[in-house]
Amino acid sequence: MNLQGWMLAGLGALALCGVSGCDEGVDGGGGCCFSLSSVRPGSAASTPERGPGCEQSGGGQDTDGMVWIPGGEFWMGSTDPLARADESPVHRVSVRGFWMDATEVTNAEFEAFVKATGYLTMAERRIDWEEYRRHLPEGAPKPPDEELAPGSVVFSPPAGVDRSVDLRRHELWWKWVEGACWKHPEGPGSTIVDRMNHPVVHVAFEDARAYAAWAGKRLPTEAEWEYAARGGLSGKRNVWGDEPIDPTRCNTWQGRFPVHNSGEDGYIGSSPVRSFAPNGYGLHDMAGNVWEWCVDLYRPDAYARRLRETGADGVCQDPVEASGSFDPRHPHEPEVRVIRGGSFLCHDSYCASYRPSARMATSPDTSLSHTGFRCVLDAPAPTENPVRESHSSNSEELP
Ligand SMILES: [Ca+2]
Ligand SMILES: [Ca+2]
Repeated sequence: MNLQGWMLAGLGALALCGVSGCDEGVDGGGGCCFSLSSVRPGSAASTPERGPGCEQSGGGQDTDGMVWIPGGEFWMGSTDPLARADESPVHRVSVRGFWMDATEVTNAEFEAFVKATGYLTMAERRIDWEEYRRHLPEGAPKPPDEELAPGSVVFSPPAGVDRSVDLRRHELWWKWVEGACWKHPEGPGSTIVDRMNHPVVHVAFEDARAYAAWAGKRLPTEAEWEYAARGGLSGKRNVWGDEPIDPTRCNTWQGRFPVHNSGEDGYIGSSPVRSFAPNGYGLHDMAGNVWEWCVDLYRPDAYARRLRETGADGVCQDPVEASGSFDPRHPHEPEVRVIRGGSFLCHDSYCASYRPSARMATSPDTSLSHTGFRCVLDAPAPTENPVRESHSSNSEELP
């Protein structure tokens, strides 16, 4: 079996749920993990902390393109019928105020980073076979060296299929493509020249963190991300409220996943950032377009553990999962990180992860054609540090 074959075997074995979304009937939600974990040189990602080092990295206080998210308390998680088990129990969380990028990091912004630093993303690095074999069935043969070339995982819908497909067979629409990377999202020959204002994709967790450090920012915690996504609303299903999703709201999938995308919202793939109305805090694409890395390690029982620690009346202050990563569907994975917000591949028949409470997990070394990120910044509030774009509304009301 060639490397692509092993990649696809990995897709099956690791249940690439929800890298396009999660079939709740099949997978039960939660972990959406395709692992290329630790297959690339220099891939070991240390556990980041929200410590002074991160807060002061780069020393940047430039809030251009960012919005102020006022600190406050909120109910984290959901008991919505669409919610998965890992979104419970709903618990009280408090976050400090912070700045957040109004949009996902774009190709233009990531290009500036690469030009300034010469950074090579993980998808552009050669695969380390000794590391990758740890994620394959025991005894799997080593593929030829030429098949360990750099590449990434690309959404490739089945051609010529006009019937429903087995939504458990993620290998039908995810392909390992040699040469695919942020500059060539569909592989060699594809380009981003006409997508410079689209979110960058094919960035692994380490790539996102490297960009954030360069920009003097950091990745958001999962709690910060959800708090910001709710836009000041309390306990609502969507970032815009309880009204159902429609093609004017955000960039997801219309049609029958994964064989027919009508593009009714105007976009088959990613969309330019700011194409859809922002939420209550002025943040665009907190629902859909591309998934966004958060700094937390993923574990499905994170909320239950917090509640045990604080008690039913307690409030978790700036929680972040910094140890004990675990995904029960992929227990062999040494590490999985949280991604949030869903993507242009979300569809209610398969995935409703455009909801602000939806959680997914991906191995930190994995890069995909629908996953990007945005950054946050610890800096004084607008009243202390006047800036161009600010939203100073208070935190959400209590339910
Ligand atoms: Ca779309
Ligand atoms: Ca997004």
